[in-house]
Amino acid sequence: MTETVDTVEAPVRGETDVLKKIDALEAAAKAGNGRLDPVVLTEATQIVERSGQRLRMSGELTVVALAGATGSGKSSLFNALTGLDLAAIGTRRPTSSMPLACVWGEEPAGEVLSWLGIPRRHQVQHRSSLEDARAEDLDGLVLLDIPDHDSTEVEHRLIVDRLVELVDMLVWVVDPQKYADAALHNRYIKPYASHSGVMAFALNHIDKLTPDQRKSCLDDLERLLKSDGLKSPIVVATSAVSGDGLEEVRDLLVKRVSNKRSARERLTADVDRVADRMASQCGNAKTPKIDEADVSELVDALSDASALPVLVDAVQRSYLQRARAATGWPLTKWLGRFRPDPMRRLHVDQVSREQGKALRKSASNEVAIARSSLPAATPVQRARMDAAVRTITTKAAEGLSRPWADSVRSAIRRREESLGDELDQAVARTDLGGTNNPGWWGAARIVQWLLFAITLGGGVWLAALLVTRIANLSDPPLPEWNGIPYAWIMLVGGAVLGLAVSFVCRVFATNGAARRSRLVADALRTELEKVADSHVVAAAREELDAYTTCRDSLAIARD
Ligand SMILES: Nc1nc2c(ncn2[C@@H]2O[C@H](COP(=O)(O)OP(=O)(O)O)[C@@H](O)[C@H]2O)c(=O)[nH]1
Ligand SMILES: [Mg+2]
Repeated sequence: MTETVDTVEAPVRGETDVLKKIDALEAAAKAGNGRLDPVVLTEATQIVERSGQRLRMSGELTVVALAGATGSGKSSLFNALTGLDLAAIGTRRPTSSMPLACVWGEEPAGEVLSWLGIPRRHQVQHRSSLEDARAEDLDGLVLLDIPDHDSTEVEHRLIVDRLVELVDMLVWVVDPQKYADAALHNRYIKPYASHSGVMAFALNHIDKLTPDQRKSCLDDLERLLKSDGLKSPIVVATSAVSGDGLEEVRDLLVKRVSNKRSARERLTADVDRVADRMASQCGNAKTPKIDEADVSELVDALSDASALPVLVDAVQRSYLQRARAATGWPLTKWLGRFRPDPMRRLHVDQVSREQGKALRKSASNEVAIARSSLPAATPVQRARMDAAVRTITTKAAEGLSRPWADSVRSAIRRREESLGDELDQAVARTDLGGTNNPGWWGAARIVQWLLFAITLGGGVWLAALLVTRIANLSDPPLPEWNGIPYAWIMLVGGAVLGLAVSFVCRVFATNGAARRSRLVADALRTELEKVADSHVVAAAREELDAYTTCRDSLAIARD
């Protein structure tokens, strides 16, 4: 019958359920690391560790501690329940300075007891005697008589605090004088309100009270516990002297021991408690999305600030100029040879592919410094960049709880600091095509020189003819083709063809320059997208991913 009552009280959790909760808590703590309150995170980590340890130990054992203030009757109850005269009582020794353990049954308890820190000489095995025929009901119980929580000895209080964290169930033994003690309620009951399923209260010394007093005392204690946050506190009136209520305590213990759930319930309550605290810091907001349009605006702003249009224009003009130098008609191109190369003027021509690669690896500043002739960002361009970063930051932090919003903001701020340098590097890393000339330029150059040689040949021929005429020498033979002298065909034909070839090359070069500048513009934009990503977007995304993990894991841990 008692089983049924218990089933209604708390959902039955298997070991895998508890493990799932513990794993989730661990994941949440990891994700929240550096973002949520370190005190709570440390507590969560400790609970994960402790739970793992307890679950690895015997699940057959149920560790119950009798805790309370000096003189409340812990040791007397311990003796009464064990049927032994083990615990030093009252005035014989002022306090039970060390915890004392009594183990019922054959289940080996050494591991659990050493984990609890209870020395061997303070451990006893309960031997069932003939008059104690029901002792088997308690097989698996490890009952602890622990020091007074209000002891004047710091060491005792530390032992109490540690055991309160570790045991599977706590029975708080209180007496009619001190049950309302603020220290007890504030320190040990209120903070463990979620543990009401694994806590019980024995109002001891009731033999000293009249029935009326007994009732009002019990009512008052129950009211107090409820106001501490305990949903349905288990309160038993006991007397270690008259034996009143001991049977009830015993039944309670039998129930706990037989269902073997107290350890898991305790761990579940621990996980719930710390997960609740983490959740109140973490919040439950939907994970904000980073808008592609905002990122694209940032890349535009970066492109503007790093003088990309100027650079792309220089690449195009440089290409055209070099094409003309290579493929133009030798006479006219000679005129243009003293015009400075637009890329060289910006000091962006030195980067060969190899340098670019080396830079990609070493991230040296050399080339970036050589590129200082690119116009620096104007205040307006910088403001646009800042505004784009702010927009992303604001939206990425929108709706998040304070710690996460802060972590998003500071993660972006940290990376943003190196944004300026990174822009220079990005330009330096990009392959601008430099002085790589297409193959056909060389062929065109040979054709041009051939044509020029023919033109020149015709010219020389005609000049020689002129000289012989002036000198009145005999006319040299002048071969003709259809009545036109070859010399003239060479001179005029060579020149016309040369100009025609240079015109055609110009058309191709214009296309080539446009293509090259487009490629470079794309390559630069890709680099800037990487910069925007690594310096702003990734920072936000990392925080948001951690937030999502933390929030979702906490939901599982609190489930
Ligand atoms: N009248 C009465 N005296 C009790 C009761 N329980 C304990 N005592 C006495 O209270 C004193 C302190 O008891 P003890 O078990 O040492 O308390 P502890 O400090 O909590 O371990 C002793 O003198 C006990 O005999 C009880 O239920 N009724
Ligand atoms: Mg004692």
